[in-house]
Amino acid sequence: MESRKPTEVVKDVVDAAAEKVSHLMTPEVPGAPGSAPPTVEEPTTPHGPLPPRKEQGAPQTRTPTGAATGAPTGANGQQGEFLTTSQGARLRDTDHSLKAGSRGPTLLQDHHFREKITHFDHERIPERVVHARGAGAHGVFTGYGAEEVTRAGFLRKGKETPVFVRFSTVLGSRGSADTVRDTRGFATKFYTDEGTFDLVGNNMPVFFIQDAIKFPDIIHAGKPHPDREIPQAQSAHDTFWDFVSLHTEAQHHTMWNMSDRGIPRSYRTMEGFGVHTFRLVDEAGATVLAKFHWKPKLGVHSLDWEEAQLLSGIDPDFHRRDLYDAIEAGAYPEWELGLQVFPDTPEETFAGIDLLDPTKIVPEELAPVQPVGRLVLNRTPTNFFAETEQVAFHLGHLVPGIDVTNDPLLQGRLFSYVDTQLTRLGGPNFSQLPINRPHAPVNDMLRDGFHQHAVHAGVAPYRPNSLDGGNPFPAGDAENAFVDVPVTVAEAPKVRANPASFDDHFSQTRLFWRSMSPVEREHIIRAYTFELGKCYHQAIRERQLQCLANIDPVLCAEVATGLGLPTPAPTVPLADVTPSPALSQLGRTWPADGRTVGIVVDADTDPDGVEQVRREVSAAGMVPLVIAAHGGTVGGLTVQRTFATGRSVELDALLLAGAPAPAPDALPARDAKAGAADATVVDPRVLLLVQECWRHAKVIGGWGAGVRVLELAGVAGAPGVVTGDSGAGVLADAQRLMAAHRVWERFPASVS
Ligand code: HDE
Repeated sequence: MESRKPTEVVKDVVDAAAEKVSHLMTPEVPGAPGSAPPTVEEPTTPHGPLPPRKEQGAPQTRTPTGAATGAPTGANGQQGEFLTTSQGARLRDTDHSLKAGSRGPTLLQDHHFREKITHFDHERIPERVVHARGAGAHGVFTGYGAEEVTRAGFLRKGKETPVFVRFSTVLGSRGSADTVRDTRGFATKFYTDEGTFDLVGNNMPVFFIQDAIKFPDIIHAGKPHPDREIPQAQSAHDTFWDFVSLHTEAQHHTMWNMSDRGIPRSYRTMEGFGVHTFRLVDEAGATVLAKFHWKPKLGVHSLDWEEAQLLSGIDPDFHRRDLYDAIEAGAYPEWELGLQVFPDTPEETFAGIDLLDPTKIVPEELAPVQPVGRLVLNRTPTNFFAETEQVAFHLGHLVPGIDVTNDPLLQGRLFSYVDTQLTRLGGPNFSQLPINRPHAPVNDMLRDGFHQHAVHAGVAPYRPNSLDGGNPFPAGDAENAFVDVPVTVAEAPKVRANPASFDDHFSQTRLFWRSMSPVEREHIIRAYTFELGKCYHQAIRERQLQCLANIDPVLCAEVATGLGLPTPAPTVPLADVTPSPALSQLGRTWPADGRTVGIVVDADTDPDGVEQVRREVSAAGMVPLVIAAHGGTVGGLTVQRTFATGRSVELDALLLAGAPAPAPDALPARDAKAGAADATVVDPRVLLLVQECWRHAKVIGGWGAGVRVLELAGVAGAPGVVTGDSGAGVLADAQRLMAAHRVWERFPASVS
């Protein structure tokens, strides 16, 4: 073998790959696996590890006790070249077990076989009991300055802090679909200089329950039925509605789930909320109460319900793919962190709202969200398991300047998160996993336990000691110690009870409903009608209808009509609420970064016109996808989706630059989609694309022969359907419409 340095070989591999990229694939379509395209022939030359993909990041190489090692991030991964045992002994063969003769039996002596299989047998760890399905990314948080309310260092103006964020659904198992109707988790780990701060929030500002002791109840009700283990990852079933209609403090959160917030378009288009009220402490020790908010740069946008259902089958990984693809394409997801700040009064209320009740919001019109920093996600994980699966969040990961309140839900969570990691991550040393290692010096005197990575010196892990010179010493104010705010605990009898202010379960649910635009109300009616329609038991439907009657008579009557049941009268007075416009996701315009624009072409399409549209789509931070009858090239254009592989749900907007005749595979026997529309002139799958985009209120455009497709589909001239002479002109009009995300004017609401 030619003797060359492994690094030279790596360079050759990468150069060869880069050359192939230019003519084998269109580089701007993200998602191709591996850091370089493979060769057709099996590689034969050992070499060092290929470089990570350009968008990938990894945890910093810190010691288990928080010290920077200075080693490159790749140092935590295997180094390539030669196959070895787990102990580093080089191996000649991993394809055949060691046998007594080629016909066996296999020998117990085969240490390589046993090591390989034993490790494989233990590759799985318990999935999270909730939030099992998730996706994460690395990023950076930059503070704007918030010294007037908190001394937390990571919020200081210009201070940059590395972060890892994990988004998730709540109910589904690890392999469940992304686009189910559910709450989404939005958990952020800030690796601050003052210790790790975890903000473990959701995309909804309220929770189903007021007291942590009810958490197993709501989750058991929402999870699949224990006998048949169905349905997976959804709330459209009897046990969920049985619980929430009986335990009516869940009604507010349930309404959020039934709204479009339950089916986000993307993690990038979700708000995030800390839910609880926290207590912030400034340098002088003064305190305020505060709620955390994440505001997405792209606005809050959702899927259409039919689209969400189709996606569960067509692309169950839709949200995680969207997150990774956006980062790879350079459309970095971005949020502002904001605070709602309230005086820290003994009552712990604001404008009559109990700040310790996690089923209540404080409308932004009463307490504006003040921006205190910016989060940008700019790196995908290198290894899903090591990072996204092993990341361990905990509400008790607090830093000086941020403390908890007595919210009974928050108090219970302070117990649960460490407890759950003991089983999930196999012992008490989960903070030492690379993704969890703090970026601040750790001197915790915690010792031993399973999987201890640290090699602690000294003989005196106890305080006080003299044998280790007294180390480690308690920190005082001058050394920036975390201080538990000395809040007075009222002298009170021990009770299992909630404060009376927690008893109002309907007024804020009504506030949410009243704050929605008419089309958002239609979607809420649709969601309740669908979910309750999936319940088997009429008693449960009737009970939930009673709850709806206590929220709003129109909502109740519309859902009752859909269910074929009488409309009950309210049993509580309907609250007189002032709508909060900030709760509606419609009525504004937003950047369209990272959206996907499909362009249908045929052999007669003017390639230069399409190329110009593609360039402009890319320049606008979006991803163009050329769709044609077959793979390879059509009319000189590289095809990224065919009529067989493409589907409308992947697109945010559809442009037609041609009118493709039915392709040879446009046969229902070959592709069932081809039977979906009666078409002899245009490929039926193109008409299906148009019809689905139409139904899902997406922007549609056409020029040249494409206009004819719109006419055949019966949508030409309708709201949100733009036509023109040139691709560039149509794209410009389409972009203006896309700023509002969808064209809801297409489907006027029946309720107001
Ligand atoms: Fe959690 N929650 N939770 N939760 N939660 C977990 O911790 C729990 C609650 C949230 O991406 C678990 O490590 C209790 C509210 C997120 O890894 C567990 C209660 C909010 C994540 C747990 C709540 C959340 C979790 C499961 C009632 C929004 C995913 C695995 C008091 C503010 C974090 C784990 C990730 C995960 C317990 C309520 C958000 C079992 C007991 C309210 C985003 O410890």
